[in-house]
Amino acid sequence: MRDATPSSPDQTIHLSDYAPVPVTVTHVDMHVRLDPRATEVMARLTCRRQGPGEMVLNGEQLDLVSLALDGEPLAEDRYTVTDTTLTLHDAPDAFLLETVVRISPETNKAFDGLYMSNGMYCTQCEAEGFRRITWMLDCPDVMATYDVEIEADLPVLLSNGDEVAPGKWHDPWPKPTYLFALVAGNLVATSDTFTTMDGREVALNIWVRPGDEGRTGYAMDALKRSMAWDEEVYGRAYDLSVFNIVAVDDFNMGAMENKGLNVFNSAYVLASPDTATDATYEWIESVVAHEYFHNWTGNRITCRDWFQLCLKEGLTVFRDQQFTCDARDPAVKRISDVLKLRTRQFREDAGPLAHPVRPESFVEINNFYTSTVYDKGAEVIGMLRTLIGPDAYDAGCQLYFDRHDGQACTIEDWLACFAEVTGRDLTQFQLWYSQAGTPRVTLREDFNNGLYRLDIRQDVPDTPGQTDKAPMVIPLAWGLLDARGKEVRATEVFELSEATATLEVALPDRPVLSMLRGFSAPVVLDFDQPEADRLILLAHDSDPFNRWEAGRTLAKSRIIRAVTEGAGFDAAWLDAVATLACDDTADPAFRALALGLPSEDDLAQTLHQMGVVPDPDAIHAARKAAAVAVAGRLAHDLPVLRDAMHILGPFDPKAEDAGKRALSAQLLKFQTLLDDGAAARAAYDAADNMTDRMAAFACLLEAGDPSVAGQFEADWQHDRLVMDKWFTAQVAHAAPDRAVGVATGLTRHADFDMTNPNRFRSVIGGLTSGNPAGFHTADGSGYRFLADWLLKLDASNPQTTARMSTAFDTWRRYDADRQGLIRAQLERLQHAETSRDLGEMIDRMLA
Ligand code: B3K
Ligand code: ZN
Repeated sequence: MRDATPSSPDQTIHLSDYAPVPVTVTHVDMHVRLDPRATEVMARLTCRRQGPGEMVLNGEQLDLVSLALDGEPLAEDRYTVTDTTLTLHDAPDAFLLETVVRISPETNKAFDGLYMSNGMYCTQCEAEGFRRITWMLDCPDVMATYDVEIEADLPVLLSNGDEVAPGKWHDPWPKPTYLFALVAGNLVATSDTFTTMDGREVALNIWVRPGDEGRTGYAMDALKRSMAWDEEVYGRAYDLSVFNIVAVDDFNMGAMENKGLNVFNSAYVLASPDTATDATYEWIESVVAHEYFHNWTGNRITCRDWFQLCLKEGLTVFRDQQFTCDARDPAVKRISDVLKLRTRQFREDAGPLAHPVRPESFVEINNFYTSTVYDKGAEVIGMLRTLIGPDAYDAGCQLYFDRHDGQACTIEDWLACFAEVTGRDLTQFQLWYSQAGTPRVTLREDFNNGLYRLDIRQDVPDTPGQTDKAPMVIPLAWGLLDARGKEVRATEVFELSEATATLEVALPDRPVLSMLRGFSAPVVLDFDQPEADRLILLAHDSDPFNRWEAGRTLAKSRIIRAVTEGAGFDAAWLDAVATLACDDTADPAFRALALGLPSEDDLAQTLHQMGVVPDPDAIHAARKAAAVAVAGRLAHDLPVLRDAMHILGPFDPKAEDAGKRALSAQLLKFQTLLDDGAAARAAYDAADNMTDRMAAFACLLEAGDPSVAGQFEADWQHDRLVMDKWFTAQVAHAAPDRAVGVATGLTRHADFDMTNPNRFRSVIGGLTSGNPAGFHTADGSGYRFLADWLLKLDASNPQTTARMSTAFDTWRRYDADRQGLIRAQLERLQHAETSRDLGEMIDRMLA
């Protein structure tokens, strides 16, 4: 049992308690002498008083060697040191504080602070890793310039800013500690240059382990395109002489935007046609862009405190989404983003972990890098832009950049810029930041005597700690079609700001409503729209998102009826699906998305909303039956359709080709249901790129081919990133009753290394996210498997375990037996000695 429960009041940090530090740091001079077990960090902090009170520095796992103030060793009665704080009792108004500490990067398997990965030194400081490197005010509103000198017998020594001499770096831009970075190792660079709009040449380097140089081309291309895009669209140029990216194998997340020295999980930067899928290329493009865009939204203007995390993350996700929309098909991008939002954020918003986009309290900030902060945070920016229009949005952004450059800001600062340029009161809009839960918008329509009437109601559900919520401002983009599918009313935005509202339109004939075009707000629509109308929208809506949405709703209702009533699949639906599959005027990427059936978790979420207890096995079976029905309907078309997607010439990751491969892969899934994997076997043998190979591999695993896993392994066991895919695919595509056994077997594989976060996620996440029916297997073995591995990893890597524990967050959806089994595992975790990170998550899920 832990000494204190993480949610005990003394450990909870509240937004309302924010206060600026009494003494701040304006410059940091660091000398780092690297050694695996005894790295010495000498830090000289230039400190300045800005209010009354003691200076309390943060530190963790630091071995304090010496401490001096203005060059004199500090007498023992002038300071107090605990495990996590160093308090100066009578700090003067301006002074230099010098500390020397020793740390052990080699034994740091939390990958937080300074650590080692395959012989290279690397840092991760967001959110509070800097305190594991040296004593410092480790909070985002303390912004300092840095001089860093690195001493090590290694060829490449990197830090933030500009290199002034070998191993010596100067960062002229004041930054918070979380953006500090240091990298040292035997690395090689792919280099290029970019000339900014004001004519400065910037050196660009992507640093990798020797042997990986051939896989950096796409990331470099994405970086250059991102730099140009931010100049063109937001008027923001890069501000140092060099921009470095480093690929590292051990990393808890995707990448990190440290000033001038981005550190990337190698899975999000390395790509070659042979080893990366189209999905990987797309991630790389968007993550490179995201981290680069942080240079302005996050780095130049940062967060006052961690409660304002969405100020940089929501905005930067929105900006990377805009970038991808400009680089690829915007409708396909929007559909993919909404799928992700519903899978991750709606799920989070509907369960015990629900929290506002700007949380009001936390125990461990790393637990709040959530889909709500990131993805709903991005939706909020998108709604703001929809409500005020693109020109006012641009003007507000420019005002924000001009006014707040070099500052640590709040959501209020951000919104004030838009209120000022528009003259609009954004008080009600700000509820999107403070009220958790996905609003439900209920529609009732009526047509009588030439008048179309739509009654609209909004409800914001209760969430942990929040009830009786006020109505939000919801931008509803809508249009009308006639019975032949012709648009009779082009898109308009209706601002729903009251609990109820009515929309009336005079028309000669009853129209077909196309509501929430482009998914204009992150809400659940409750609308019993006639099936005939949905079929018209599927065939004709000018809004591609709603075309897709109509198809998805039709598919979902069939699968739900198959689960609840054992219903079969009707010809009208199957014909509509076939028409879409064969519509060669539609973009293949769009058709691939439209043919994809709702995920098992999405179906479980919908059933739960309907008040039905979801049965994971029945959902799995019904979804498969739907796929078999579609496959049967398409049987004659499949070979021709797949042939039409054949690409001549070498692999190119461009969106157009990726769309063809995506459609081909979707069609191969259907084909596999008809021929037991014969076509997939041929596709696997013929594949000349990893996208096609993985697609065929997945189909063969689904078909139960016993030899394919061994063949794949023999071909790719030398490649860590490819093998991550191999581990995941076997678990995700195992039959549900075998999935836990497959996952357990893979944890005994010689190449399974629990301490590598990518590998841990590939197997444990392969089960929890990739195979819901397997995870929820009725005997509870999936739950036990997850809890066992969380306990094993938690002692060394709390961030990764806390994140993986969210697989349990839907537990109250399920039947009494499953609930009992999950609760038993949650209680087992609660009573074990776990980290503050995991402890907080478990407490919240059980609350
Ligand atoms: N800002 C980092 C995430 C840091 C996570 C810390 N637990 C990456 C990003 O959002 O760009
Ligand atoms: Zn980010």
